[in-house]
Amino acid sequence: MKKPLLLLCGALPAISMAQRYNIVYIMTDDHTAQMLSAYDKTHISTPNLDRVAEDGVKFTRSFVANSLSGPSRACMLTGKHSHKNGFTNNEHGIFDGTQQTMPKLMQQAGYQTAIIGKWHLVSLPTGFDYWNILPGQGDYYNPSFITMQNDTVRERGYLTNIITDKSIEWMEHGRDKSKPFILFIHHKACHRDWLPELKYLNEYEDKTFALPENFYDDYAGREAAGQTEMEIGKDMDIVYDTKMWQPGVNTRLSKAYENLVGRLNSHDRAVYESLYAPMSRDFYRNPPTGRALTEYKYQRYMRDYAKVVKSLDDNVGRVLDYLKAQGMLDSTLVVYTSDQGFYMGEHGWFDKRFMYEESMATPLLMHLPAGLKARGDISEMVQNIDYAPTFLDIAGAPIPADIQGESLLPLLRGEKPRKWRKSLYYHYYEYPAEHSVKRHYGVRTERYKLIHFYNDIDTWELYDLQADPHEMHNIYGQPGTEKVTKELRRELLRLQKQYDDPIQQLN
Ligand code: SGN
Ligand code: CA
Repeated sequence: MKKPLLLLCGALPAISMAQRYNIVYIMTDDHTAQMLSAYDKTHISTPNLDRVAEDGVKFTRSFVANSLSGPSRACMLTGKHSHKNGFTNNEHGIFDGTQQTMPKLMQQAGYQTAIIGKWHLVSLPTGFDYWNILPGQGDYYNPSFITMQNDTVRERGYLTNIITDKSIEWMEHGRDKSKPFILFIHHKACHRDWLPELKYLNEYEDKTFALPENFYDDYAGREAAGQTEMEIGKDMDIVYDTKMWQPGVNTRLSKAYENLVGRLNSHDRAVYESLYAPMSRDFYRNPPTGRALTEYKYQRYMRDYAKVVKSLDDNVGRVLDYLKAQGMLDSTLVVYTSDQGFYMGEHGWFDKRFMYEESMATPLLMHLPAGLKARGDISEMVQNIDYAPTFLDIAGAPIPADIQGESLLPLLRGEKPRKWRKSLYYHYYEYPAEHSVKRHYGVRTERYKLIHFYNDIDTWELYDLQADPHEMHNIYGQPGTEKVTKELRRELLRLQKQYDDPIQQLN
C-alpha cells in the first residue's frame, strides 16, 4: 500500500490526510549513547537500533534541557523548558494537562495520537486518542498498565515485549487507517534496576567490560560532583542493583528488590535464580572489598544493563520490520531517542541529572520517509524541546509562537541553515532528592560549558570540551579564561532572558 509522496512546503490544502507522513516516536528511558553502537562501539552491538539511522540520520550533538524523566517528557510534550511547562522535577511535579501540548496540536492538524508505555507525569494523559500507560516507573516483570477507563490491569510477560506488542496491535487494528498518526512507543527499558528478559539471562555473562578512563575520579575542583549519591562504589545497592540477594541480607533497598523480583511466578523465579543465586552464594562466601568490590559491582551493572538493551534492540527491530512489511517505511518518520543519557561508570557513576556530557546528551536517530533527503550525521546542536515543533512542522501544522524549541525539519531536508543556534540552555532542579545532585543551570556552546550550582552551594564550573572532553578540569577562575567566561556569562543571561527563566544568573 505505497502512498504517493508529497513535498512538505508550508500549507497543505490540496493534500489528503492519507498522504501525510506518520510518526513513530520511540523513546526509551536512561538509554545512553555509550550503549548504542551507532554512537559508540566500545561496549556492545545494537544492530536493530543502528538500523533506525540507516535510511536517515544520527544527531551527534543531541541534548536534553533537564536530565530527568518527568521533566524531559514535559519538555518534549510542550516544546518548552521546565520553568514554562511547570514540571521541573519528578518528586513534586504533576503535569498540567490543560496546557497546550504537541499531541493536542497534532490532533487539531488531523493526526491520530497514541501513547503506549511510560508516561511518568502523574496526571493522566490529555491530547491522545488512545493511551495505555505504566503506573509511575512501571515494572519489567508481569507489568501493570493503566487503561483509558482508569483501571490498572496486570499483564503477563516482559515489559519491553508487551509495549511493542501493544504498539503493533494499535497500528494494525486500533487506528483509523484513513488518517495519519503519531504513535509514542515509550519504554521503561533501560531504567534501574535493569531486570533482564529471562531468555537473555546469561547474555554478556562472559564479557568483561572496560572501565572508563575516569572511573576513579577524585572530583577535584568540582564540589557538587564530589557530593552526590550516585557512585557505583559507595551508593549502588548490592542487593537491589547488583542482585546479590540472600535471605537475611538486608540492605536499604533489599525489600524493594524482593517486591520487583517477587512479581515473577515460581517457575520464572527459579529460572531467574539459576543465574543469580549461585553467584550470590559465591559472593558472600568470599566478599570482595575496596576497589575489587567497586569493579565487581561495575561488571554486574554493565552486564544487566546490556541485557536489558538487548531486548530493546530486538523490539525496535520488530517495529521496523512491521513498518517495512506494511510498506509504511517510505511514509513514516521513525524517531529513536531516550529521556536522557546516563553514566556507565564515567566519573565512577550511574544515574544522570548533571549537565555534564554523558547525561545532558541523549541519543537521537531518525529513519526518514521518502522526500526527506538528509543522510548520515547531523552535527548541529539540538535539544528535546525541538521535537514538538519538528513533529508539528512535519504534519504541516503551524508552530505556536510560545514554543521555545526549533523545528529540525530544515536539517532533515538536508539544508544547512546559516542561523542555527550557537548555544543551549540547561536547568536542573531536583534537590534535595535521591542521588543528591545540586541544582544547577548553565550554557553549552560548541566548545565550552559554563555551569552554576546554586541553592545550598554557590559554585561555577567552566569546561573547554575540546581540550577536556570528559570534563575533569574545571577551569573557572583560572588566568586566561576571563574573556571566554565573560562571553559565556553574557550568553547564559541572554538565554535566560530569551526563555524567560525567572532565575537569571544568580551571583
Ligand atoms: C527512581 C530510581 C532512581 C532514579 C529516579 C529517576 N530509584 O527513583 O535511581 O534516579 O527513579 O529516574 S529506584 O530505586 O526507584 O530504582 S527517571 O529516569 O525516572 O527520572
Ligand atoms: Ca530516565
